[in-house]
Amino acid sequence: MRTQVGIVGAGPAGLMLSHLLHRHGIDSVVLESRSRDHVEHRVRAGVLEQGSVDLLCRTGLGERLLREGLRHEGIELRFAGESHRVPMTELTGRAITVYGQQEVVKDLIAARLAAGGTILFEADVVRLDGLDSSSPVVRYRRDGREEELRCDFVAGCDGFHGVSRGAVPEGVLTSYERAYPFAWLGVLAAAAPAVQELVYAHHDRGFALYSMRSPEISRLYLQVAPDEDLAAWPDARIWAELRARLETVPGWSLTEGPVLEKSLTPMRSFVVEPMQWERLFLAGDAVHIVPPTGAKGMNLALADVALLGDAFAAWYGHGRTDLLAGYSTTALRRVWRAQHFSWWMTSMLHRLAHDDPYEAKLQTATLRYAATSRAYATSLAENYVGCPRSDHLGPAPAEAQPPTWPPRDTPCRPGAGGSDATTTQRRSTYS
Ligand code: FAS
Ligand code: PHB
Repeated sequence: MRTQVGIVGAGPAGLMLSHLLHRHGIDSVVLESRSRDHVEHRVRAGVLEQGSVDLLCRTGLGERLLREGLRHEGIELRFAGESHRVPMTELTGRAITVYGQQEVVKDLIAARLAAGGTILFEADVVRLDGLDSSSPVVRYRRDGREEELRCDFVAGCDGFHGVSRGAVPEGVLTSYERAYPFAWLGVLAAAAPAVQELVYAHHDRGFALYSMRSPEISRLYLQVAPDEDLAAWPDARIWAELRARLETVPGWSLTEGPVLEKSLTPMRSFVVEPMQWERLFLAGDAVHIVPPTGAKGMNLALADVALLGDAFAAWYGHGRTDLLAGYSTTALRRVWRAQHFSWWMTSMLHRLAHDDPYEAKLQTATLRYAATSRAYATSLAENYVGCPRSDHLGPAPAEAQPPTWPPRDTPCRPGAGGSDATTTQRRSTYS
């Protein structure tokens, strides 16, 4: 089989890239080791940044998202018996949308198949060859047979445990990593959320997060030990611990219900540089991982392939090499912004050491500053809703100029920079 871009992995990164390439008239084949049913029901991320919502909408995938997604304009910080709302839209003009990753995946798969796209499920990629040639080969196993896909380029979108990153020769990649002394126990429950917006709770017993998927489905997380045994957490114990950490505000209580799914997610920060080698381009979890405290994982994956889609369009449509050559450099600016924010949120909210009261005091001071300072809350908000894509993608390929030097560094805030920037003065929580 032959195509222009061979894509390894049918997660948000691989599927979105295939969708974007199709819109530019570029052929691709997506190879996915698991079944369609598995990838469409894998419960993972839940929050879409404004930029991700804009990307999905402007590429024809907004209909169900705007109908079923829950637009949120703020989040709540809960600590030391206090509860503070961060009015993100008031501070930034942008919002988030709660829409499960599996819904994004379903929409992307449906769109690709409706457009005649090729997604080979249960096709396990075993090796990438000829990446330094003009015709790389993706070797995969399917239905008990060894198969191969020849292509012009390979996009490694196969997640942290995929094979693409390992196809880069020794000595080329530099890894940056941080492991955290805890994991997240996540539950999906048939229980109407007892909150309107996400609640991030700092507590002596450990972090807790109250999220949701719909008016009927709650998504909740608990900080647990890194080697926690899920079998030691029957539903009753989960609910008791969630109540202990979240019911710290007078007169409020959470809503329990049947647990539909529970899982453990290890916490790590991870980046490899560069995100490309010869004809291989890495995107999403294949090349970076963030602790989910900042709700960045899926959004970063989508941001990577938005860049990559433009770069391939500039190459195939205009013979331009600069966006492909500059992919890693450009993508890494957003990656490291998200790495820092995810680390900062994680460090501020989790119980990091059991016998360090000084650290807990620092965390409370930081949380109170974020809850009372407009400047600090704006910094949290603009990172959480996501930096405007325009800061990172540049204009569409047709009008794009070769990268300027030194790179234009624009403050990550809508309307910043231009002399005609207007801000609307409204009564502020911080007045
Ligand atoms: P993905 O891992 O989603 O997709 C990679 C795909 O490649 C998979 O379908 C895999 O089956 C396939 N693949 C792997 N090896 C292959 C091979 N050899 N051949 C063919 N296919 C192969 N982020 C958040 O923001 N919030 C969260 O709450 C959150 N929770 C998470 C929970 C878990 C358990 C995990 C693992 C991640 C979580 N994340 C969360 C991060 C997650 O959302 C990722 O950022 C997102 O899935 C990244 O998308 P992709 O890069 O497409 O990688
Ligand atoms: C989720 O709803 O799954 C979710 C929300 C916010 C996070 C992480 C996960 O920071």
